[in-house]
Amino acid sequence: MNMSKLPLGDWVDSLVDWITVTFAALFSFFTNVIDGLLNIIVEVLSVGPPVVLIIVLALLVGYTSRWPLGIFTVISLLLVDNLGYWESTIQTLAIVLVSGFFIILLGIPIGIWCAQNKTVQKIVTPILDFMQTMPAFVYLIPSILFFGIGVVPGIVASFIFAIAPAIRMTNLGIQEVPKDLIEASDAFGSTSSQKLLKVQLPLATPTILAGVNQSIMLALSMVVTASLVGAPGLGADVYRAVSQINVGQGFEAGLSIVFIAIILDRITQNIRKPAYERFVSRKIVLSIVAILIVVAALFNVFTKEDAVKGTGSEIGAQTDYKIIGIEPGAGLMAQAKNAMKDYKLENWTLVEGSSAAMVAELKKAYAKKEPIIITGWSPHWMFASFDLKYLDDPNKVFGGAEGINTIVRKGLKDDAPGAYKILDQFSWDTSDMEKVMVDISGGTNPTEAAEKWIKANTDKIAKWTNGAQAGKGEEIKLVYVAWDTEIASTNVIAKVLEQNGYKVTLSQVEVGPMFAGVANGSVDAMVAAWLPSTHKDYYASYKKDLVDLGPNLEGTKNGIVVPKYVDIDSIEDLK
Ligand code: PBE
Repeated sequence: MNMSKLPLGDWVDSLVDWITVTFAALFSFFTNVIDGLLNIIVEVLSVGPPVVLIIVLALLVGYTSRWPLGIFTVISLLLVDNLGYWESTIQTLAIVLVSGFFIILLGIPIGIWCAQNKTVQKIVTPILDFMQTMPAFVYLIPSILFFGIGVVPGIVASFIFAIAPAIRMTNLGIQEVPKDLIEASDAFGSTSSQKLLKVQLPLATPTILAGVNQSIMLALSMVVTASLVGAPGLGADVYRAVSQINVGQGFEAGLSIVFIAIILDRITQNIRKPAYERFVSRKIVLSIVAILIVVAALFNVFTKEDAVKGTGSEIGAQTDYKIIGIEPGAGLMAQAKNAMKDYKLENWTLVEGSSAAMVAELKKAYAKKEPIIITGWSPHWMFASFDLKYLDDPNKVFGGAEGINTIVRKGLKDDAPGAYKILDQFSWDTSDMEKVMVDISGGTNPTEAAEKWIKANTDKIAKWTNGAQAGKGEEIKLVYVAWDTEIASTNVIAKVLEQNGYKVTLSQVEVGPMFAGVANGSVDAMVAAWLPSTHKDYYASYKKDLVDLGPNLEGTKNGIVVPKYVDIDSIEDLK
């Protein structure tokens, strides 16, 4: 049967576009609220030196879950601080607390409503199933469009992913209240709100809290995912470690997440029946915590003056001192960090995320003619779609023009001489690559865009395949990073290899794993090594296990990019 594909994805795209435009004001309101709340929490948590918070948390954990766990809290958090993950930990805690706050705020009432109204329950249950099983990554995509890059889309995605248990367990807890108790309270003539507040909720509390506990754990499990769209904290540390294959850092940051999980889990699990309730009542402890929070917040308000960012530039104030970056492992990011040091941009932050998120943010700002600063590179279709300019780099931190090399594993020449030859002869211009990129950005899928370019450039292909013996269905594994440039080149060379008798598989990974994969021979080749400067660190660490076939393209450039309507010309103007 030959039925054309349902344009479901297109419909969702249009819907999301429509929502983005129509509710722009509402979204920016939410963004400000969530961001504001998060900042307050971060400030409150970091009001004193780390020990202060460590002691408070240890006392709280000890009180709810006995002293050994209190001691564990002290030791584990001191370790986290010692390893240098304190700031990230605060960020992560704040993210989880904000998600948790909204989960409780909405989850419990919705759960109650479900328990009281069968129709509502029938509608909500499948929605919850959907929310829980849809891969959490998927929520990030519209979240970026609605809320921009940074911590807010991460919190929103965590919230959607994590709210289900709170709703379900509230519903369950209330429904499980024994019928005879309900009947008794009806018999005494209590109103439904009396029944709810005096009978149902108190009896359902253990179940409800179990749900909240699960929701908070789920929210914590989202922090790594959230870092893909720029949420800071331990998740970002883990993501960075993956993208640079830094085993040690990955372990340290991961361990810190485990500690936070244990601490949050014990507090939320035991807060209803604290271990030492007979010594100090729960009311007193909760009041002390509340007072501490208020004191910390007030303290903050009074000391805030000095925290205002430097003297500051105008453009800094307009962009919140943010440079929108891409994948943390990208060479461009290392260069941007060097540039920030070199040009003394101390009060600026480089937001880590992904190339796709960066472009989404650029699109959004561009549509509203708002100032935005990004890390950019060419060739890239964004220069064709938007009026952009590179900021001058008088100190030459971003290096000059360079090229993209093809690199293959040792032994490929003997195992698949034909493929090796094609890869070796693969070479094109920036204008070729741009054509493919523009098609892809316009919605053509990468394979088709590659085919189209190949059909139109048979002379070039003839040169690449000249003298190469045809394959007999051998498998060639190509590896790449989802940068627009590499999506284009990798798909083109993959198609050419396929047309010459090879079975090609593509794997998309982070930059560190890309180099490591070719070096350890688990994949055959990549056409994505930006040299001599961008990837020099990766190249240096894996060089001895790689076969470098030289550039397949020359004349690339990296730098800090702004739309032309932004009134600065040099990185120095950011100061
Ligand atoms: N980039 C830009 C790669 C190479 C230059 C994103 C395509 C990187 O920064 O690692």
